[in-house]
Amino acid sequence: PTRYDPKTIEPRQQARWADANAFVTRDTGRQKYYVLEMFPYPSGNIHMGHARNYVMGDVVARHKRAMGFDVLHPMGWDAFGMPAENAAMERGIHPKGWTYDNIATMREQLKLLGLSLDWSREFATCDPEYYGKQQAWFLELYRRGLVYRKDGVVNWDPVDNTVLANEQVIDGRGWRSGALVEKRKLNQWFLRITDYADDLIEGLSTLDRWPDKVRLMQENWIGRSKGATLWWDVAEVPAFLANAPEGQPSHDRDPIEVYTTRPDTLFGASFIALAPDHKLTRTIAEHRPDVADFVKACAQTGTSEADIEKAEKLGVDLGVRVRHPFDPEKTLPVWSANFVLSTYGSGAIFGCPGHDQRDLDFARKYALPVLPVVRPDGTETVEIATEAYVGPGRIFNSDFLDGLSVEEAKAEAIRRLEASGHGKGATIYRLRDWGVSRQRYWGCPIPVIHCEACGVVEVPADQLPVVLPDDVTFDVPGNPLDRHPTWKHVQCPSCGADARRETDTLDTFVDSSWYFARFTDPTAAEPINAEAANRWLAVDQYIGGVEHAVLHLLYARFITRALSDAGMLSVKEPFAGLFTQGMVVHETYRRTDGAWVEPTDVDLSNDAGVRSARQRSTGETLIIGDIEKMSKSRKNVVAPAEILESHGVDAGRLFVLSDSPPERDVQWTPGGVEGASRFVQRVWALFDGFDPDASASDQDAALIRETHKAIKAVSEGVEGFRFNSAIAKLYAFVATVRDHDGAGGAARREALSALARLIAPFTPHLAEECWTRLGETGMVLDAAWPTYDPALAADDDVVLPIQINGKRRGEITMPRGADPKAVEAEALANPAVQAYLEANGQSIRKVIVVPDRIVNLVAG
Ligand code: ANZ
Ligand code: ZN
Repeated sequence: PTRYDPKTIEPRQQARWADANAFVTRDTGRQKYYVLEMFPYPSGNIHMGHARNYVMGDVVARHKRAMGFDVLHPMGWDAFGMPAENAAMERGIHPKGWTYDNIATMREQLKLLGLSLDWSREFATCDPEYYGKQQAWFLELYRRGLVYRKDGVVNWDPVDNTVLANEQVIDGRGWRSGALVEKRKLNQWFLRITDYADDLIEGLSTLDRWPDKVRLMQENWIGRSKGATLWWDVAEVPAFLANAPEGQPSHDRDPIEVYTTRPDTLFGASFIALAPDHKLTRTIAEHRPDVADFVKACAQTGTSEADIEKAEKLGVDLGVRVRHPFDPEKTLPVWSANFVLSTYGSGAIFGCPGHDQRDLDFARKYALPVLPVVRPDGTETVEIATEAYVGPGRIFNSDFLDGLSVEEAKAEAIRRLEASGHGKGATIYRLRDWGVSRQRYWGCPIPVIHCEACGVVEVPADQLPVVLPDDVTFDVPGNPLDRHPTWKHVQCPSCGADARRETDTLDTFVDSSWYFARFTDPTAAEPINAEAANRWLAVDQYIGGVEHAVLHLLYARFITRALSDAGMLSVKEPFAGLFTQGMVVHETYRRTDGAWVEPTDVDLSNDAGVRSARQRSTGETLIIGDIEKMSKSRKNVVAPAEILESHGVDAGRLFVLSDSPPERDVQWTPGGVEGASRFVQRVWALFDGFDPDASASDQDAALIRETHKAIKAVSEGVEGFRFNSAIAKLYAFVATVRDHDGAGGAARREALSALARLIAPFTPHLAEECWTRLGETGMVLDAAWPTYDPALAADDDVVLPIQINGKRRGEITMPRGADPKAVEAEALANPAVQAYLEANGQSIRKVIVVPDRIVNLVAG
């Protein structure tokens, strides 16, 4: 047999696809299928994680094509963002050159993978052609009131000199720089995503092809909370506030607004707590150094919810007292506490230590009263020691709420509050409007002009795109657009006066929130060709990392709704099916001095089960570390290019899919890819040795049955996103075909024809070569997916339960369609049946065999 040489065959097959323009999207009016993998950031190299992601998408695309769908499978680049500017700052390379060079490199690397991508639709988000369309719809949303400006407290990264979105602050530090984030006030652009909060929650229930985990994460992120807003009248203030100058309005006496989800527990309130940066806290801090110190200390600890949850509960009594809304005679102290967030609800709470753990911890620390008001059903009271009671029950110690259930009491409390004007029912959200301003160069310019006379003026449509200037400098921190000598100086489009161009650019998440729609017609004059978008959207299968479970996927769902409401397309949900794939991980190796060592410089040995590692270049013994995500910092990266070079594309494709379920991490091992490579050779040997003229034999029927079983199993594996089990089945089938080497030409042709088509999504180059070897003239790419006869594919054996007097007592395994007499004999001889009869002193009165289903025995 001839050896299969991927090095010559793979480029030849790729050239054949290219010559035939085989991957240009065909729109023939058949059912459509849109497969999309999250487009890459052009960092410079395709890594193994990318490769796995795109190969998965390619398996889906090729399979759907074989199933007769019109398939859309495009690729592009999420090309704006900080790393390009960092390269500019560190190495003096222009962000544009850096980005497009990286794209060129990565495109070549991707093409090596033999992916069935329609490259004719490619674009990068940094193409003026693309971001100009983005500016156009941004202005449309502006006219529709979904874009606005406001002063916001922003997260300021003092190293990157930019504002960060909340999501980009991790444990109080900038996600890229790692610097401690500061709070600053700045005028910012916002997108009104909160208008869609309810709809974004409602829509989740329609996404039945999304992982539950991702849907839950989105729901929690939006964080809808139902409760009440309360107003607490101020009864007493410290002397320094009480003595405010006569006649001057004092906001320090305004009622204090509080948000609660538990108005039923109002009679258990024992204090009010304000966030450290609540307006009233800050006012009092101006007069009281101890309060000022407290506020300062709070600002220095982490600001994330997790940090606050962990920190010890701390507070300070502000010397203010408020009246209870249900009992004006009763007053409560007002504290400031570190566990109250200024950005949630109204930045103030009432504390009910009996029924909230944080409040209880706080009350115990500062000796504040604990007044239980909810008792579990069937009890008279409830003892609170160190644990708050947060369960359901009946209200007590609560005047007119006594005896009501928690839910009834919530409704009644709200009714009373509304009647007296001290509160109202309210729904609030954790989700904030999306701050999209970035003070950076390498992003989409926000297309407005600031005029002293006219205010904010849109850049007229015929002046779009607002293109980034090329001549910018990165020698000093800050926004290069802002210090560019001429770019921002323009005439007002409305009055002609000297005016200033907006120098903020858009968060790159805006770029990725609609690219899937642009792919449906990437050269359309309008941002979205509605007809094309409605033909192809929603994306039927979206594939990407679970790290995008919230932000990217939520923003894309929001923008799709907003553009849909603006009449630009007519779908609401951009991604009907979502799959989140696992990572590619690899063992790590470390020298005793702590330095990481690349796998290529490591010799591994295994001595009686004890593994050890030695550095090849120095001979030193190494420490075998954890299995971690491939990353440059750990030096445990294996580049796809190395594998393609040594084992071929198909073996690499097969390996990244074969070892683990797609949603789980796959560990890279040299042995894994070698196994895949041997499989490729085995498959080829079957085709190469195929003799169409071999005469029929008694192996034929069995081989045909195995073929139909394989078609069934592989089809189910591919459709169910269980690529690893589909591949395992293919391995087994190849062994079966080998074992039936005495089968006749016709039976073997049927088996091999199916095999070539079944492997095509995974190892497409090999499949084409095999297909041709069978004498087929077209491409396997365009061949129909094989179908199976359910009767032939059915399992040969069936398990029949045995019931004695209606109770299951055992089971037997019989060939499908076995003679009922044989089934009866087998059942009666069954040891479990024998044992039962003996133990109960019974004998069989009657036997009923339901063929291939069950055996019923009547004993007595
Ligand atoms: C009184 C109360 C009594 C509460 C009780 C709970 C239990 P979710 O479900 O997350 O919306 N809260 C309100 N605003 C807050 C803020 N800015 N920072 C920290 N906590 C805040 O939680 C709402 C509950 O969290 C509210 O209900 C409030 O405490 C607290 F037995 O009010 B509750
Ligand atoms: Zn003007």
